[in-house]
Amino acid sequence: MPRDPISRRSTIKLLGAGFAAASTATHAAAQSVDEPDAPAKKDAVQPSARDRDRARRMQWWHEAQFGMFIHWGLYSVLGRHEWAMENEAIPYPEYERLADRFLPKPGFAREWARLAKRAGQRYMVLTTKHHEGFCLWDTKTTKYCAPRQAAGRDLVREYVEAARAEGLRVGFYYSLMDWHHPDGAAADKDPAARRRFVDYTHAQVRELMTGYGKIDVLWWDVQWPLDRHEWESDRMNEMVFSLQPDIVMNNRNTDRQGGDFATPEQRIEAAEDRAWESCMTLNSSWGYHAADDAWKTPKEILRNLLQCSREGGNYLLNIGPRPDGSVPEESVKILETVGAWLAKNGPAVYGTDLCQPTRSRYSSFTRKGNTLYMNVHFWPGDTAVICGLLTPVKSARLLSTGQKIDFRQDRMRTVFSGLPAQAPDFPATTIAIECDGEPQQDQYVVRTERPRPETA
Ligand code: H79
Repeated sequence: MPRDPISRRSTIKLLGAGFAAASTATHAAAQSVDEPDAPAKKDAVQPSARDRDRARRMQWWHEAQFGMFIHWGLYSVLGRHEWAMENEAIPYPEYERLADRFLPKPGFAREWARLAKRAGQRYMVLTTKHHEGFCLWDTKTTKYCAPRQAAGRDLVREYVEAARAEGLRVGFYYSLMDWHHPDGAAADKDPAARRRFVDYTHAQVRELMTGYGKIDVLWWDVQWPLDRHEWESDRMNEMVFSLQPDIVMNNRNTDRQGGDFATPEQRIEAAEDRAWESCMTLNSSWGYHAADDAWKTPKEILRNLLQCSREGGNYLLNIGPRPDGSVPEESVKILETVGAWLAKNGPAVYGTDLCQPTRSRYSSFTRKGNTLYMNVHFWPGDTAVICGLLTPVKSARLLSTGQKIDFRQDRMRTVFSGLPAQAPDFPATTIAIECDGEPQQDQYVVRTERPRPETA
């Protein structure tokens, strides 16, 4: 796919080599409750060979734009959010018995992968182990894993095979924080406990990186209670790269420094000098939460995706399957709606460039090269207007049908007219606007230069 030479994504790639050193304690200071992590040590991180190799490794990821996050584990049996074990202080023996009822149906992973494909998602990231400590893969390090409990199968293997069968990239989420491991809390103060816990963790990561072929994403989470030095994260990452030379990984095992991409959680916020991916839920829980009915609408989800696309980031959107692996119908419906839209309007999202125009209350803009996509999510009726579009417009059409659209343009207003009274498409109707140069909007020219009345 041809790419604009001055695109944001290209710029990020060029910056790749240097950003690790430039990234400082600012990132640590920006942590919120949503954004787990140990306090950062303020020593600088030296750019490594992996930093210099970043552009190559990240290319597919930038183009992918949209991924599926999957939170699935014993908490899915409870159906009261993935933090239920801590939030309800459930005793260990009681929690462990949930494994008896964690019984995935055959073919669950194929259903996820087909759903991701229909949704227009290009990669998947599964919780191989969440904070609860239960492992979904066949690990030699603990009996607390799906193959050695009632499930009796390596669920990670089924997931990997299903994702590949649909042509999707494969990602592993891995929580460093572990509520089940006997040393998982003591590791902070007790050097012997730390040694055991760090060795356990490195061994698990090695299994994940060796047993399942090529893995595309490693998504670390919550490094409490250790910092990057105590985790021996540099050594761990080198081990990962030596086994998976093409992998990309986030920055949550390195005090939010380094890593290939930043991970704003439950919010969209472009990182200054690095790639980023917003991860978000469809309701307000990551793990299955039967009573959580705070579903976002397909329109909210699409607007979020468009905002990520406009600002140069990826969107990792979560599902929380039930213990049998089935996906809540509300989630399926939202994903299918967004996917049907993407099937017709994909060029407005995939492989797009940073987009300067933003001002509209009924549209989200995206851009590729000299094409401005006006994604109208609140349909205004027979005319739609952009203020202060400085770049001359050459032509306009409905993206999904190719139908030509009439327009007139002056310095203040670009007016698209003769539009249908009702929105032709849902959750947005996209007008593809061919401009004579990279589209630029000046929001202030309207206020300062628009002719004013001669008398007050
Ligand atoms: O997996 C999903 C959430 O369960 C997880 N990240 C997403 C992707 C998440 N884990 N924690 N949080 C969100 C909130 C963060 C809490 C913490 Fe802490 C603050 C972890 C570290 C600092 C409280 C204090 C818990 C441990 C220490």
